[in-house]
Amino acid sequence: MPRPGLLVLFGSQTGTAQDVSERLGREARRRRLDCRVQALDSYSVVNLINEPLVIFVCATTGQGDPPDNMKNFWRFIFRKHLSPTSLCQMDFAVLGLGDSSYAKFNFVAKKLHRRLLQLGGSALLPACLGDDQHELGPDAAIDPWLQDLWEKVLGLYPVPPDLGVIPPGVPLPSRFTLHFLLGTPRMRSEEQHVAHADPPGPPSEQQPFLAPMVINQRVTGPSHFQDVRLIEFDITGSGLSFAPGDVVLIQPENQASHVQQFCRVLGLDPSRYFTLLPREPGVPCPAQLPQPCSVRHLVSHYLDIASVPRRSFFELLACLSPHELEREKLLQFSAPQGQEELYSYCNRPRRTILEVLCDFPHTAGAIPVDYLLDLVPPIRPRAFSIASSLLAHPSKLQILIAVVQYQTRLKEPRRGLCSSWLASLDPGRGPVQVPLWVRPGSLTFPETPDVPVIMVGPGTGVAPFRAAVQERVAQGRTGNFLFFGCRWRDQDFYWESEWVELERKGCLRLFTAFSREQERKVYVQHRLRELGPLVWELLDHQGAYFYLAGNAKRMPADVSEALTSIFQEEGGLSGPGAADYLARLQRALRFQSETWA
Ligand code: 2AM
Repeated sequence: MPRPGLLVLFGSQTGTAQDVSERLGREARRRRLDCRVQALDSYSVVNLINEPLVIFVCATTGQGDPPDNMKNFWRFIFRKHLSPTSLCQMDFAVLGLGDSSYAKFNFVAKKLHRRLLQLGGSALLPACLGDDQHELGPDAAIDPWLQDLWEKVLGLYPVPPDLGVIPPGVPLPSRFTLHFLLGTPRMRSEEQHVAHADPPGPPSEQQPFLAPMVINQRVTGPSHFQDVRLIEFDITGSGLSFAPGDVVLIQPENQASHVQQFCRVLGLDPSRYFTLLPREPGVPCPAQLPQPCSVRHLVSHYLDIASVPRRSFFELLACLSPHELEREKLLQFSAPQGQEELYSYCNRPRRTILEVLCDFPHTAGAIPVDYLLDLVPPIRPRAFSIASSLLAHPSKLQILIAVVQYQTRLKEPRRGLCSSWLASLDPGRGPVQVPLWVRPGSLTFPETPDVPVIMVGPGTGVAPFRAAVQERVAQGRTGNFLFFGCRWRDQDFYWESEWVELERKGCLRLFTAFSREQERKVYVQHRLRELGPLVWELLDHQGAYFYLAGNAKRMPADVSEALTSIFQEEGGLSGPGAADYLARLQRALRFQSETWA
């Protein structure tokens, strides 16, 4: 029997599922299997009927939801009219990625596995439940599962003996080749980037809008521990359209000094230009890269050299290393037994790809350029809640960002790539442009007039509610209740004067919790409890919607707890009755949350 092609379909939110899928693709190629790796929503699902062998790699996000790039597939696969034999040909396996600190741990993978069985697929093995909470990350579950998977697959479709498995130490061919040009092309990368500035459709990942930054202002007081910025973009003529609750995606770039250092360590000339060609026909080149492209553009805008490398990075690096000692260490980091050591070298201190390459200089200096795109993952866009209303301010898009910086045992502080880059841009010194586009967020506000909204947004969690309040006030809607919490009134009370003015005009009711202005901590949930009768009246009698946004640590659970105790005290419900009441609000989308780590 001819060996079939393997199809790996992934649903990925933060990129881990995609990374695991690409690993699967590499392992398949080592076993001489043709393998396609695709995001679920870019695959035409009706073709599944013709696929003999499919591995699904799916993350579960927030409240048990599928990632954005598999939402269409999810709707399709659960259609009622699909017959129980829809997938009769297919052998499948599901690899899940989740976080066991959430109630709906790996919900998407488990539900998909059951559904595929129902539709007539044959499971090669039980679903794999990767867990972010595991000390060694999801690999702890994935490694043994993959071993079983390959045993099953090769049992069905043995490797042709004349070819054999490509052993781990031998590199697979690179996916692309880079052809260097002599001299500088007439149109340089930077100019091509600008040539995209006026795209035909609405801005997207492929064609972002280059938004002029007009404000970059620190909004926390000088003695506050955190640097929080209000950033405003001018979006005149962009074709961007968004509603309160939507998010903006921003494509950041690497720090210039990091780009220089990377080029130095790898012996690359940043000013040279190349064209990129896929090694195998049908493999698309990354749409974000102009052709021809300069090395500087590739490293600044595309290669995520400031990210923490994954295990696959060490595997490939070991294959490419000509230096015996370095190679030995790299092999150790890529072996299953070396995972604990790799974790304490890389993940715990958040060591970056660039720093690792500096630690392995003989290897770094010998990396063939063709392997750059296999070795270093692409920079991912970052999502921020939009903090302004298009209706109230049609030419503006504002965000509120906390500049991420923290110390690990490494000397250099760790910095968030996107927030640090944005904070470093100074529109006062000359024009600054930032590539961006928008997508729906997880908060949606009621269309019906006169429905009150209760919004709970401590810290930067208030950002989406600033957009909602602006929009609702512009629409003449009342019934806006905002709970805001911060440390100090004079240090981190974002938009204080705006809120006060809106209260004065009778457009808003604001309740504040300044956590550090008295002996005992006062948080938003304490204010909610104090106002229990009002909260119950709004929710139970006036059909209010309840929103929660902010840092994901303890706050969401604390706020939910405050709500259920209000339901008990004011509504006379039992403990389970109150939990059920909250679940019903959630199902009716009258309790919505957007939280981030
Ligand atoms: P703290 O830093 O004084 O503990 C915005 O970050 C505000 O949220 C701060 O005032 C912070 O207080 C507060 N905060 C911290 N943990 C919280 C929790 N579990 N619930 C609600 N607010 C919290």
